[in-house]
Amino acid sequence: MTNEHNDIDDKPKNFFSRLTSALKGKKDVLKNNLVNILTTNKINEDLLEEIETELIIADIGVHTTQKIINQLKEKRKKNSKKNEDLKHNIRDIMLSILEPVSTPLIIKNNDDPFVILMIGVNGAGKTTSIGKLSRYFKDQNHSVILAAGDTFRAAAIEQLQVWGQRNKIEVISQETGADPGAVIFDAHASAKAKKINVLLADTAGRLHTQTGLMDELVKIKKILNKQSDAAPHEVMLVLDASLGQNALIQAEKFNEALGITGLIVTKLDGSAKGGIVLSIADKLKIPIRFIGIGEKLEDMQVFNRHDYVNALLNLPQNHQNN
Ligand SMILES: Nc1nc2c(ncn2[C@@H]2O[C@H](COP(=O)(O)OP(=O)(O)OP(=O)(O)O)[C@@H](O)[C@H]2O)c(=O)[nH]1
Ligand SMILES: [Mg+2]
Repeated sequence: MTNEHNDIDDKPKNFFSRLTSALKGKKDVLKNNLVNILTTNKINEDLLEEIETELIIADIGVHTTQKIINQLKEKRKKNSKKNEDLKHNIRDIMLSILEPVSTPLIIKNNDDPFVILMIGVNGAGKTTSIGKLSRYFKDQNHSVILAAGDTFRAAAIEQLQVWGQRNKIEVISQETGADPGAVIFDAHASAKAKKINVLLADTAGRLHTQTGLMDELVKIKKILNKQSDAAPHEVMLVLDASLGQNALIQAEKFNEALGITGLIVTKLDGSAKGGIVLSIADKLKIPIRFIGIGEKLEDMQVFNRHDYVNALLNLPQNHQNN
């Protein structure tokens, strides 16, 4: 293993500062405007309205924004009217929204491999996330095997094999056009025979509106479930944060069809305004396992709600209210 192997866990400060600048893009109105408002204006109805607008623009969504504003008004009644309190109150409300989804993924070791089925729309970051997760699990001393379940897109198998080679992990594959259910079945049998801890199954990207392709995922889930009652242990939806509120719609539809147990939110570095994480947490209450802020191995980390909110509100990483 190279020195890179600790990248995901050992550089929290580095990751935090990169997360902060990722969320600070030109389009990050929340950071550029809201934070300014919070340090300059007096608290009154006009200010609350401005905050409301900024939260919606930041992709937090109308529903969750309303909730934040209502709770802010409640807190305001109780607290002093200093501007700093307002900012801290927003932080505390956001933290409470994120609390129910802040459950890290725990791999339970037993005789059967722990199966993670990776799903999502085209280009969301499934295959890249599998590469990053392979390294993450290896660093935790888990043995890992990959299933090249995207038999549809040209070069998808090779893309996964590159990640496999990079992480020195076996990739079970068949030819392009093969039945993805058969590939994942084989990979499970192989993982079980070799007593591998974690099976990461890639799948082809698809839109939630493509009924036939959604049924294919349901079938894959059933195939896995026949191999082991608990499998798949994690149905992991990979969501591209730069899609904003569309990511929420995708999550709702994939969840209805498959029962999502965990989320990876990718591309928070792109044109994302970042607030979608709060919107998803509030609406769906599905655990957010990891977030991605770039294409490299070290650009993914276990979701930490404190880091996320502090980065979003431009507060220091170790910021405490009192
Ligand atoms: N900026 C940025 N790019 C990312 C992130 N995650 C993935 N990407 C890039 O997004 C592109 C698509 O990633 P893939 O992993 O191939 O996505 P996929 O979901 O497997 O795509 P399909 O297999 O085509 O459905 C690649 O160029 C990745 O490098 C991220 O967190 N930030
Ligand atoms: Mg892929």
